[in-house]
Amino acid sequence: MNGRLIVFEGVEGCGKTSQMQLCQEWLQNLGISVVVTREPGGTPLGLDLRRLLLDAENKTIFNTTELLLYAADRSQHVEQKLKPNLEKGNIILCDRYTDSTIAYQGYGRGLDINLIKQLNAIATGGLESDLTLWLDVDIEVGLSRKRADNDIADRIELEAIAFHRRVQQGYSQLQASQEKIVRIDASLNKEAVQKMIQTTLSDRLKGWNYV
Ligand code: Z5A
Repeated sequence: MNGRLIVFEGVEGCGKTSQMQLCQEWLQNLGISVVVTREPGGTPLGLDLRRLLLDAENKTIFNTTELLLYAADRSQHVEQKLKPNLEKGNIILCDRYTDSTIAYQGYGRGLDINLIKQLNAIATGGLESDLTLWLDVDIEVGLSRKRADNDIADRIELEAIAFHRRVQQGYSQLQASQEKIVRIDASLNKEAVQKMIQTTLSDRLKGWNYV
């Protein structure tokens, strides 16, 4: 496959959506073909799964059921969207991927991390990100940004603060153990965060012969 998969990860309100948009514009201005997508919900089937997963009224989704629904969304996404776009040579900016499942279902819910890794391998068929940008922000800051949006909180946002802390700790441990996960200080203003992302990406784009 000729394209590259760049994943954005982090806790709620870390700024993934904002930064991916800015990044998309920047890459397009460089003449690079870019596709933006997300998990859950990057395909038509995934949109239905996303609604089920995030609906705050769904109070009886068991942890393993939740894990399998995220895996189902991912499997469909890999086959229907990621692989075809990588084959075309596109750069893909993906809002969340396998590390979200380790952070949320593994560290957050306490499910077996080795089992999650095996499930991730099945769902992705072994497709890994080329680069993962972890937008690191304090959970309180992230959640207060979301509250300021006046959005109705979804099922995961409504979890207790202790859950979000475990998720944050999960990201921290993942980053410490994997070189391809780059930490970006997402507590700064949007422009400063974008600058750091562009600096990181500029190097990679050269290495991948895009520029
Ligand atoms: N989940 C899971 O459990 N397991 C899995 O395997 C996967 C996912 C794949 C998907 O939600 C949910 O599914 C997620 C994890 C779980 N949990 N929840 N909830 P999502 O990824 O679609 O939603 P999210 O994580 O809550 O992200 P978001 O709402 O899209 O937020 P964001 O993309 O990180 O931030 P934003 O929309 O760019 O910014 C939020 C606000 O902050 C907005 O008003 C911005 O203008 C503002 N903002 C952004 N950056 C800044 C800076 N730098 N300074 C100040 N203000 C800022």
